[in-house]
Amino acid sequence: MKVTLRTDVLTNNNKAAEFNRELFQNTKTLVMNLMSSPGAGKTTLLEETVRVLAGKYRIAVIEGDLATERDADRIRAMGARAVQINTHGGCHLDARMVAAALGELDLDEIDILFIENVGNLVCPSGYDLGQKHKVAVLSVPEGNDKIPKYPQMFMRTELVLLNKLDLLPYLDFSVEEAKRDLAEINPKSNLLPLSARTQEGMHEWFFWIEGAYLKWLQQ
Ligand SMILES: Nc1nc2c(ncn2[C@@H]2O[C@H](COP(=O)(O)OP(=O)(O)OP(=O)(O)O)[C@@H](O)[C@H]2O)c(=O)[nH]1
Ligand SMILES: [Mg+2]
Repeated sequence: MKVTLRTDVLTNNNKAAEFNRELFQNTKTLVMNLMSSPGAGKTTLLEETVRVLAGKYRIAVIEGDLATERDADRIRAMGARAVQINTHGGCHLDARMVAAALGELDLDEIDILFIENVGNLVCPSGYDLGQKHKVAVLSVPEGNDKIPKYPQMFMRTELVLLNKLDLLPYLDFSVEEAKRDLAEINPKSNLLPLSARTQEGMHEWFFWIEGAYLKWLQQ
């Protein structure tokens, strides 16, 4: 019975995700779904992304949190359009929530839309939102065991941003070990070490976004 219920939920979600995907395709909006545990640095990365790329691309952000407008306010303070979704206890965004938030955005006026999922390393990974790319954020203080212990998240993402690299000297995190673990779980995924605080490695992330956008326009 439980299995049937989950299948129904996912079937309904997939229908809504297809609706979103068609809309993104028709309006040529590149959409990325950012996922991580709470506090890994998703909003900080997006603040920096808006600061650096907003002169070149029209960027908007959909923010997912259980409560408050705080993350959307942070993005708005950087000058980009942001819509906040509050899940009121829900541990992930689903495609219908995103579809509802899209009602507040004019996709014809947006080149790149980032969706910051609810901070959670488990639930968000199973829900298609209609995005083109899934990006995971892992941070140095979380430790090396997260990739092997939460494989579902990392086997479904094509890029892992390893944030808070500036804290490496104070912790026992091994970047090489993280790369090995990721290669084992998902050989197609890349690990990008960076720091939203010091900007180290951030140019690689911006380069990746620009490449993804070019490819998206050409397809
Ligand atoms: N040292 C360091 N701190 C960082 C870095 N990036 C973010 N932080 C800090 O980490 C904390 C959490 O950052 P957020 O960007 O709010 O994290 P988040 O993933 O959006 O959190 P949720 O939305 O709650 O899931 C804040 O205090 C940031 O200033 C970084 O590269 N280095
Ligand atoms: Mg956030």
